[in-house]
Amino acid sequence: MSIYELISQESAKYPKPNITFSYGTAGFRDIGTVLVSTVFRMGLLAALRSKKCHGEAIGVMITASHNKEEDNGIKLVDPKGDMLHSSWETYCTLLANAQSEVDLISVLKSIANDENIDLDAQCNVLYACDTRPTSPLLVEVLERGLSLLCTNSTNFGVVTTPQLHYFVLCINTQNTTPYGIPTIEGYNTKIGNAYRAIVDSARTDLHIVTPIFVDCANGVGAKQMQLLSNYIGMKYIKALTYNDDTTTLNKLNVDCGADYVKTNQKPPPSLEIYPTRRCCSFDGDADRLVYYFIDNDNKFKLLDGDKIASLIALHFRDLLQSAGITKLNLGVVQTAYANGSSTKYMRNTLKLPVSITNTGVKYLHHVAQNYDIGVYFEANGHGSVLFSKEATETIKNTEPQSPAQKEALHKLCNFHDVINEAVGDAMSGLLLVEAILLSRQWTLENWDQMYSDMPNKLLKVKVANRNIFQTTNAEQTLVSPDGLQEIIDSIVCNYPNGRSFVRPSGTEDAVRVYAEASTANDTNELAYKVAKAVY
Ligand code: NG1
Ligand code: ZN
Repeated sequence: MSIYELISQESAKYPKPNITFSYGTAGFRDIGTVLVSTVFRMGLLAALRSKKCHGEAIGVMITASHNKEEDNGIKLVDPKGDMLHSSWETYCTLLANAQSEVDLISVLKSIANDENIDLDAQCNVLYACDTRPTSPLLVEVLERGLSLLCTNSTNFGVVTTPQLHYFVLCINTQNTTPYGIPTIEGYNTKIGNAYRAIVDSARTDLHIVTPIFVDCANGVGAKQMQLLSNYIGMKYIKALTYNDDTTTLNKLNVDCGADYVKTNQKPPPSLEIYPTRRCCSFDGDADRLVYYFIDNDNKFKLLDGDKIASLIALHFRDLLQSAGITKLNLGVVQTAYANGSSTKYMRNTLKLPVSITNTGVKYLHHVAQNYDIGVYFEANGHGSVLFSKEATETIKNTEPQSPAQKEALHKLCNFHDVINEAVGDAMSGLLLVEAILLSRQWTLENWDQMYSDMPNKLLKVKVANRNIFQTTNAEQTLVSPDGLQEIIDSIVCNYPNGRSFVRPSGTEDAVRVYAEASTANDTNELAYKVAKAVY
């Protein structure tokens, strides 16, 4: 039997449901059980992608991140540990939507032909999943797909999304400049040792490790954070995990997690919070991180992705200055959802360049590569820092002219190692934030005072067809439906410092409306008026 006949025979066991799938902002997402055919087919596609990339490892992550527990998802990771190249997203969508086995084989043949892929070439696929109840089934089906075309594959089990991205990057750099060791222990050792070194150089004898309460969204981050903080040791970090129940059904992302906190602008009800208690939340697959506390007036204060980016940008700017490095350009990448105050702060106070790009980490990651040190964050807490080759070498090879410069260079090296450059990572982000706060001797209140957020509102509007909403200008201006942008502009101009934009979601069947204005009342009014214009 030919390979295509074998694929056809096996695929018939996983019939495609009557649904149109689309490889969106973060891969395919749907009710877990509905994704069986898609996952089988992605096993085939991951093998093809690896063969196309000369046998370099490709990652496959089964997760639906912050979405509800019955959902699941699948996304592919490219050889550098980043998101799948956009040119292949079309192949994913085509393959997932092939109606019959005949169509499936024809799509496979055309991919192999267009991309000049030798089906017998070597390949390597690494895969993992989060804690969702449908994950074991989907992993099994993925393995069926892989078994047909893939010569080499490894199951990394239940790990966070950023850990899988890290493993892919490690394996593909093994024979050049190894990024790290592709195991959980290797991950913990790399980022944990770098964190300990920063703490050692920053703290005084009087320093007390203040606990950080970590809401793990009842997801995969719970166990992994416990392993990481055990490795680092109580002398260096007191990370107290809660919402860490991954065995009871219907708990994942329910009334907890980074998305809950950011969307509702309040702490998870399960957390006892009082002034001085330091808290943060991960999302269900631990690639998002937000911090928060309540002040002495019992007011909830959120330190979201924008504030994390601002903190990192400030600290790296200072470290570069102390290290006497002037030739590296440090910049920040945000999306239109970034709070206007954060952009202003980084441009006007820190005097750093800020680029605004489309929603979705793949866009931010890409633009961040234009800087020597590129800090990128979505407001929801997903982000990382990228270092160019030039930056890495300059930090390593600069000859210090003073003890202070030597210390700054040493710190830069360790900060570099704490960061997971493959993708946004809640655990690595937590260590980075903790290390910066400790270095600056800052409390969460000090950090919060960098700037005050503009009042803001995010609404989700159900529309008959979200595909008619098309945008330009980093998604801030609508080009379709005709005339709608003019209506929005005429509403916005009535509000001092008003800003509002509309775009279709890439992960949900809805249109999102964002608004910002000088007062909370104005912001609400503006958001609802724009939403009404959309509806
Ligand atoms: P969509 O649904 O395209 O707005 C959401 C988030 C993104 C990103 C993706 C992937 C907002 C407004 N949008 O995308 O930032 O994180 O999910 O998870 O937060
Ligand atoms: Zn996530």
